[in-house]
Amino acid sequence: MFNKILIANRGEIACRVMETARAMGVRTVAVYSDADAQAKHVALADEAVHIGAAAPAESYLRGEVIIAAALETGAEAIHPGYGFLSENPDFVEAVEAAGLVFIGPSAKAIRAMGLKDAAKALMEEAGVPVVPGYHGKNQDPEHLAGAADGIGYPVLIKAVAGGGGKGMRLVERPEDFMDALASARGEATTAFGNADVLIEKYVTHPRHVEVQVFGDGTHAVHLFERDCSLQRRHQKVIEEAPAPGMSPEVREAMGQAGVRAAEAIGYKGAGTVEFIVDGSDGLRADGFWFMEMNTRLQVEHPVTEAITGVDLVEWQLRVAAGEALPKRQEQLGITGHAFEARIYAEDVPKGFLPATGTLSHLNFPEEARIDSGVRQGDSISPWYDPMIAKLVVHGPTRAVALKQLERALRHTDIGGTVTNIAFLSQLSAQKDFAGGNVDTGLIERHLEALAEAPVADSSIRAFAAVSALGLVAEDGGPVAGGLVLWTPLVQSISLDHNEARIDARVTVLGQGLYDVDLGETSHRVHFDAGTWWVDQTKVRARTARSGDDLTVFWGNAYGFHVIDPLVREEQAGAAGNLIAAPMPGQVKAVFAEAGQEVKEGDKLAILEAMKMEHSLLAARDGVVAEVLAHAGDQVQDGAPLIRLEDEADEAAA
Ligand code: MV4
Repeated sequence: MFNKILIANRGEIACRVMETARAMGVRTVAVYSDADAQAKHVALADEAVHIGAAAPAESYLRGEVIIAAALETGAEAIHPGYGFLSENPDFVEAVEAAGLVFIGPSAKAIRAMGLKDAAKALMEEAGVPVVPGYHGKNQDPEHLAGAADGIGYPVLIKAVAGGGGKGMRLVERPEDFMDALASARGEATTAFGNADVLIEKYVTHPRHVEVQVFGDGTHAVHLFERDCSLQRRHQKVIEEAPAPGMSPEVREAMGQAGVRAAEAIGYKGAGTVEFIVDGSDGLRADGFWFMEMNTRLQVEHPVTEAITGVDLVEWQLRVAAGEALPKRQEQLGITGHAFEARIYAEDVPKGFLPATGTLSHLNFPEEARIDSGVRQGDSISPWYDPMIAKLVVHGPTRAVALKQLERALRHTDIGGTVTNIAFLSQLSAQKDFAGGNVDTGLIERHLEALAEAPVADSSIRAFAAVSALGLVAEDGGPVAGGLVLWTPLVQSISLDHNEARIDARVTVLGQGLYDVDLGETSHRVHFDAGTWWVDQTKVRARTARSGDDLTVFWGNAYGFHVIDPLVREEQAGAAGNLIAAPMPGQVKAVFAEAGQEVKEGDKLAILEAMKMEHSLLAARDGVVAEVLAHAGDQVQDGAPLIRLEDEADEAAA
């Protein structure tokens, strides 16, 4: 086994690889960019080498610099993770030329799968089913159109260098073929510098089922399948293993096809053979076709680990170090069912817009496996993929695992950025998905309902109001001495939620006992028997406050913005003579004295309330008539602090 390896990656996959390496007694070297100096993967490693600026092209894609870092630190091998340099055959050759081990397949195996037409021809030869179509060298448009007629419409035009749906066009009718071809070629040229295409029969109701394979360079085994049909714009959202509706016969056929694919290219290490399946009438042994092979460890590998009990990274290190495959095919089996949900910092209602932010709050349920490259307090930077974590559950049956997924999502609290958790929760409760009727169009068909922002009901709003007033203590109980002298019996608070205003009047009936009037409804919020209640419902919520932002985690993360009472006063046009305390608190400083001229916006006093400092500003130009409060005073909501001279008097003076 290696003594030391370098991980040429960042984020969750770098952390994932390091955890197994550490468990195997292998020392680890991290590499990091300017943006990642404080990152979790750097903290986890035994050593770390800075490799450049934040942009991937200036750090994580600099093969030569990474190889130099490995040589310098005495690492014997490089683990590429996924993305970045993981499927770059030139990098593999450079690593080997430097006398290091690349933990993955040979450059030759990667190249064999790099272009779709050559890969298809190779697979056909190896006896792996491929989608009927034309993948020859003749790129003459008339010839391709003729091939499409022969295949039968609808057909799919695919760029041979393509990936992720780029350079792909669905053509329903012969008369549309030439335009679609020109457009696919144009896109392929721009994206890949290669205009070549292939033509395929279009598989309706496609499902994406992939087989995990593992090779030693000669022989391969498979670790069964994963279903990754729940995608949006070619981004996987929830993956599972095994595939719903899979039979032993189809599994055997697919697994064998995966093994043939891997052995045909002398595959070494972890790889995935992707199949497209016609899901319109169940899975059939003659109803799956090779799509492409991913020559790396994939994001969704944990679901396979969950059902097989295999640590795929351990296998990667062992095989790369020259050991035999740890298990034979007949020693591998499936236990239970697993799901993985990808938690992203993204604004789903705004079209899945990637988001950034500092993770002020990061709390995961104990019962799930969490693969994450960030910790509480870390930032999601705009430089890299905004994935926060992969949440993986494993249960005895699909139904149980799905319930575990729903529960784990409900108990994941992330504050400081918007996330797709509500979307994942709604998806995990979706009927077709729950029934195992998955296909690649499911998300798009139900997008409107799935992407809706969750709206807090009045119980959640009432609890948010009490929390926003600072009446919920750090430890989750009611604030101690909730009836201190200066606390008024009725307090108002305004919150923005989901682009609407909530005005609440909270009446203090006793410590930990409040009546919350929301206008249309009112609720009794109380603390009893060690927990908060809204009326008769137990509050299963956590709250996180960061400045004026309040997040209430109650099944979903509901975001509230606390409207500063001072701003509220200004909005009400209160520009009279008195500058009053907008809320109860302690006067920290007064910057005005009688006779002083002030301008609108001048800071006249600071009030500390609800653990925050509030600046009290002059609402208009004027002259200070009287200072009514002094630093250190406890004041009530509405207490006059500074009085200005009447405008009429000033004009007269
Ligand atoms: C297909 C197909 C239907 N018929 N090929 C999309 C990306 C690329 N990897 C292959 N893709 C597809 N190829 C034939 N002959 C439908 C898709 C497809 C798809 C495949 C897997 C997962 C999600 C998808 C979403 C849209 C289309």
